[in-house]
Amino acid sequence: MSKTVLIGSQWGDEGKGKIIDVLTANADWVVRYQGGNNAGHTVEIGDQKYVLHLTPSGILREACKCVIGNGLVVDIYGLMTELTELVERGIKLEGRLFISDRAHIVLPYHKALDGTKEGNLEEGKKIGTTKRGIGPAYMDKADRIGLRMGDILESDFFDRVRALTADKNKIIEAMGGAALDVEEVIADMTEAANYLKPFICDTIPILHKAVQDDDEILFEGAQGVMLDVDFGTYPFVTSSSTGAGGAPAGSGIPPNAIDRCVGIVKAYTTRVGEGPFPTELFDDMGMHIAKVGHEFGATTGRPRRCGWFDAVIAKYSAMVGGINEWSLMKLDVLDAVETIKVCVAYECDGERIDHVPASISKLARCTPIYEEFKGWNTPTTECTCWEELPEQAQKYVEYIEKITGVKVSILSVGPKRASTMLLD
Ligand code: 2SA
Ligand code: MG
Repeated sequence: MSKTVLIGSQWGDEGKGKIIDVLTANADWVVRYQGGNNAGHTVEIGDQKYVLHLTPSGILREACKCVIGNGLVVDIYGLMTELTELVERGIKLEGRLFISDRAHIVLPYHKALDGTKEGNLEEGKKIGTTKRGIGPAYMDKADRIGLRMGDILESDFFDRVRALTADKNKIIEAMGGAALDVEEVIADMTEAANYLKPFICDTIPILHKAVQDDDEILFEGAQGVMLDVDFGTYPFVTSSSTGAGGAPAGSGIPPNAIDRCVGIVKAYTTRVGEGPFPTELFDDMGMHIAKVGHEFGATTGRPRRCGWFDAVIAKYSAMVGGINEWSLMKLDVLDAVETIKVCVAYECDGERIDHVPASISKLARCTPIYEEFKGWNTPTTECTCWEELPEQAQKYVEYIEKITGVKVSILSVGPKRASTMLLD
């Protein structure tokens, strides 16, 4: 049985929720290993739509067990709300959800700090965060002053929350933000902490047993490689390791247990939040893709920026992620596009480059070098196998395989489970 990591290979929102859901048909475990409720993984089953922020997408398959790993930062109130909603919709959690006692907690002051800091930054310097407190929570983790899920089980937990909130209030006020009402914080947290207590445990031995039993395990990445704190477009990134390397670090599974990495890419590119984006379209084509692709943030509802497929980025993601296969998403969004473009290299300061520069100002100066591709002008959403795809669509997929050097093993032409082809 395989141990597969699924990672977004652009700037997030590639459709991880959907692919995880398809692959969990045979999985025993789904593990989230980084990020928090900045993620928004959308799964559509029949006429039901689920948007999951912290809960692994495997929760929607009854036979699947789910782990919230040590690498996450957990907004406990957000998680309680999400789980309550799932239970109301008939999902059972008992014996299926395991939350690492080593995962860090996003406290209300982290959210306040995130929002206040973003608000204070001048245009051009803003990161465009989801304001979910992700950066400040990871800061405190690295600073060794974070609270972890396991601390909820200790008797002094609320004393620590009280003391830390009072400390952080001084910083929030100094930054011009509004101090939090400590007792309100405690009340909200008490409810959430009590709700989550039964799920908190040491997930490391549980996952090691799953490896020993040779269970099928899926690691559900959040955001995308270009938002990785090391490999992404720093500082316009999130604060965690979104790539495949994050999976062992954020779950306690040894790196050599992982045998497969599927990179998820859209047939075009999107980005939400600030930062350079070489193939971004500012014209009617960008609007067309946004409209047909329903490109709005699943967590914040923000409109996503849209552009052509960037093979430089895809190759880079494949390189740092050890990606063996692509899951190519939303091909149908290009159905009515006459001429499709693919960025094959950049021009920067008069030079042709085919790698992603570390320097953000250099990346901002990169202009894409495109190859043009004739569209297929035929609807593909009803296609159920490779043979049913229009010839030009097949050629586009083969072109992406050739230019990135990675085969497409999964192809998606619509949001439903049924609009997914497993290619060999
Ligand atoms: P943060 O909040 O500190 O992680 O923000 C830092 C940057 O990371 C980006 N980011 C994302 N980009 C795409 N999708 C994300 N998840 C949600 C979704 C986003 C939403 O699935 O649609 O609903 O807006 C996500 N989460 C973080 C963010 O835009 C910043 O650029
Ligand atoms: Mg998303």
